[in-house]
Amino acid sequence: MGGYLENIKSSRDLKRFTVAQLRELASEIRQRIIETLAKNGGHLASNLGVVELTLGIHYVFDIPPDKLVWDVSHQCYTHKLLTGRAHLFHTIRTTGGLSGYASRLESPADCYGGGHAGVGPSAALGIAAARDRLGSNEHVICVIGDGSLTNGIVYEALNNIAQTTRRLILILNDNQWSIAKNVGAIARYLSKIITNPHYNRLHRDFHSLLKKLPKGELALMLAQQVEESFKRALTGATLRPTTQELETDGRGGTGNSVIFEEFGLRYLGPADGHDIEVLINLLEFAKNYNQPIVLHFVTQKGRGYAEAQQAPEKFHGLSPTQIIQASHPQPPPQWADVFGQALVKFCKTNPRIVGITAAMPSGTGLKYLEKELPNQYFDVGIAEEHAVAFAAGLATMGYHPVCAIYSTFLQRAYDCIQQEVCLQDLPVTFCMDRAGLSASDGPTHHGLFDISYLRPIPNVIAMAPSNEDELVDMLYTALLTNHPTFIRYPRGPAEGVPIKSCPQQIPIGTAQVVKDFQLHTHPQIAIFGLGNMLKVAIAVSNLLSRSSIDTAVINPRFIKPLDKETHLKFGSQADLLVTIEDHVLAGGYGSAVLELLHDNGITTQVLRFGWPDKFIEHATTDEDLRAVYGLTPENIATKILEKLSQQIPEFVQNQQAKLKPLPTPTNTPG
Ligand SMILES: Cc1ncc(C[n+]2csc(CCOP(=O)(O)OP(=O)(O)O)c2C)c(N)n1
Repeated sequence: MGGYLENIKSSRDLKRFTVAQLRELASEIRQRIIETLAKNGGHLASNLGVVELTLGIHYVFDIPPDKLVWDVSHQCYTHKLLTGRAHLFHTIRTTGGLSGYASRLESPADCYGGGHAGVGPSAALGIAAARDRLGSNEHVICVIGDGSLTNGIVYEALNNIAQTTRRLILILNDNQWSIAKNVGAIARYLSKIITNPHYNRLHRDFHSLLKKLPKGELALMLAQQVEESFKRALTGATLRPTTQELETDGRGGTGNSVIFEEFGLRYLGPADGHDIEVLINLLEFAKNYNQPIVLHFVTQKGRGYAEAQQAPEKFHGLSPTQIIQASHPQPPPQWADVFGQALVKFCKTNPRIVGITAAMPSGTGLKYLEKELPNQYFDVGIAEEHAVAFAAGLATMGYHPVCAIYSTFLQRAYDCIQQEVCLQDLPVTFCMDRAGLSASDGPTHHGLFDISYLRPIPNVIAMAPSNEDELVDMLYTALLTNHPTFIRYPRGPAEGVPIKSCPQQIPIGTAQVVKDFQLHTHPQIAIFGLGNMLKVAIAVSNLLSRSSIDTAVINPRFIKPLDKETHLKFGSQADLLVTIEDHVLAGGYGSAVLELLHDNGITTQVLRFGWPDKFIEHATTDEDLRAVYGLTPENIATKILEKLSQQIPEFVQNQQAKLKPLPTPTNTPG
């Protein structure tokens, strides 16, 4: 078995395969994915679930020119392996290697990039509408998971499809899981379709019929105009169900077809998404169908890897650091766990505090609340906008909701933050995990924009803790505050400092001077390190002290409101003010400091360190990216000396030697 992959460069190479060979290829692909992800991390369970589905698509279609859009695209590894990237697969999610998501920069087979859920159908519809207008003939296929089907935007697309095009194929990859178990009415509805005995009988008959049909037979039936009767034979009961059937399969007794048909799409399924013959036959049917169609395939998340099958949530996405940490005796706790456990504590003292997640109980740490206080916990599905407006409603009734949403995904809810929460000045706390880098995921997942998008909104209070103890203090402070409050903290392990048994309220808008000027000699440099960058600020200060430079180190704690007094004091006193943040420079914390100094007539030079005006690529580790972009203590110290050399050249000439050896930054942000 095996050895096929290296000879497959595109869909065309699959056409000569027999069904038996496709099955062997599926095993080879699974093996390759499991081996590679053991080293690199990645979305193991999701990818193992779609191996046959992807093979079927590539067998039936030609990609390119046919267009395949992956919703989220975390599950596109088999697609990568089949489209000329098998030889690079070992580099996936590593520095300079393949992306873990579809990327237009990577291959013409990736017609659309992605990373955020629910937009696949809209993008595919845009591609189909363009095709129709351009008069070309390619097929447009979109694969979307049942979890992503909980996104509101999907229904905005469904609302438009039938009126926009006659040819679009939506494939519903239904494994009954989002990252966690899929929740809500849509999940229940799909599950009823799958588990309903009535459908199951059809499902069985359908499969045996499909298996009996020779290749292409479905298309022939379609051409002979017998498709209607064929479909009725298969799904007749869905067209003429009894009231009881309607009630039991979740349609409530009022409709007369599956939800997609109400949107004007044809629906076929549910079918076994691991049965290659069934897949091929149904996909060929869809290929020849002249109306937008939904094919509903049932797949098993983690298929072929027993542990992942049993614990799909644990194996949804693995990071290499998780593997490394597992072997470390006592790693510091994850930021998300500290937050999640602290929230449980606060919720126990006040039943009006509730936690909200948009389908990410594990990643955000809300799993602790789910387990201990389920009545104070909401999982709303992958629906960030809804989560925020829902929180606003709760807040008007005297609740204090805590929305735990990654920085990058909260972008989806911008309008709701501004209009529903901030305009009404409601007490909602936002805990933004993954604020900063998400190295192995890359540009779709880095949380580098939240300060810029929150700063202009009135009533916002925004904080960044420098360690886990401060995170708990900030959460405590936020819960005692009657305004919209945002706390940003990074992915991964916290700093390893002890957490006080009683949290302390932090006065709003106060910074903490970690180290004041001590030598009282010039030059004096005030270094402000925001959040997790405080430790970098301390390291820079230590490096500069080797050159007898007097430094102060400040933990700003608040991004909004800024501690005016502290910033102005150091702004007037220091020869140079330095800001370091894990965020884009444009509109970030450093920009806020510049504005404050300027507005108060202080002309002290400010050197800002953060991420440049560019989408930051993926890499193996955060450290790799910091080295490339000059955000290491050594590079920052070098830049500071360069700046000083413009101001006081003779001083720096004498001192520079003491800093050696320092690497030269290869790509330093301005
Ligand atoms: C807007 C947005 N919110 C959250 C996520 C995080 N996320 C990535 S994959 C995923 C689950 C998707 O479930 P499903 O579409 O069923 O795919 P599966 O992994 O089960 O195949 C989630 C919540 C995201 N990518 N985008």
